[in-house]
Amino acid sequence: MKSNISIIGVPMDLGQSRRGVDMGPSAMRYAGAVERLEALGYKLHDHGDISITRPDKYETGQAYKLKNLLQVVEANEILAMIIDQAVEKGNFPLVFGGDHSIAIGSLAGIAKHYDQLGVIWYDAHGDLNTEETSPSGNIHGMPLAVSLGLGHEKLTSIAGYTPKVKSENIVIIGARSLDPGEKELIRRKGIQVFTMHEVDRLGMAIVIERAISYLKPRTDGVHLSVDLDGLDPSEAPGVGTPVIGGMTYRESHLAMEMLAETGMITSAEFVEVNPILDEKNKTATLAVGLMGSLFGEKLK
Ligand code: B3U
Ligand code: MN
Ligand code: MN
Repeated sequence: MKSNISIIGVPMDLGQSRRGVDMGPSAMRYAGAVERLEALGYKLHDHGDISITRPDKYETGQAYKLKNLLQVVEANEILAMIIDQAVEKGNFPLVFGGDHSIAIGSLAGIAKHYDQLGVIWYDAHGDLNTEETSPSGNIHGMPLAVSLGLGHEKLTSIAGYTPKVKSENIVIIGARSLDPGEKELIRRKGIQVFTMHEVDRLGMAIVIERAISYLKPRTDGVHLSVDLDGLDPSEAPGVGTPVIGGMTYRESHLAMEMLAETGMITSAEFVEVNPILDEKNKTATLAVGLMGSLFGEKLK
């Protein structure tokens, strides 16, 4: 792991309809993220939170195919620029969400620095919808598709190039709520998915081993995108779209620790923490604990 970490907060909740996930960065800072990583000997560069333009009126109804598109695009363009500079400096970018639509900007800023960027998507969902297949019009259900170059041009062209990642460099872990269009895309592109079925059947250790041995020979960097709704809602209640039957606290720590051992993760984000729906900052605290494991707490 690099010794310098750039933290960027993205207090944005416009990629979906439940307010509150904009407070995720504060909640994770409050839960001691910076101190936790500093205690492990990293040098932290906290860029603070980027400023988000509020729409005059939130687009929340079913009628919208791409809710709050312009504001989501603006925030992601800014995020991509900041991340681009962080990577340029040789720092490890660590992004605090915000809803998962911010992965569009993270990947846009990171991917131009790699020939074969890998992505591990730790999530209950595939986030592979486009405006045609989305049941909700929520852009947080689209970032992986957008990064593959699929979807609205304003989203796919963020940072001035497309696509950001290749379908063969993606591994999804923990999926248990996939829409028909997402399943079709997964089949068509041959995307590697370890659903909860595989997590249950193989165990997390083997799932992560397989993910590592799949990605290692084909990638030159790996972005880890952790959606807290990948975990079971009993352990991560503070998320906007909880899905029963998720990964446990222990499985998730094991996953982070195994990834830490490989040293192959080159950037990460923790998203969808919603303090309004949380219980005494439990989900943000869990996220910060996972960061500790990802950055090698066990090894130090
Ligand atoms: N697949 C659904 C639901 C969803 C996706 N991501 C979250 N929820 N968090 C959609 O709206 O695209
Ligand atoms: Mn997600
Ligand atoms: Mn999700």
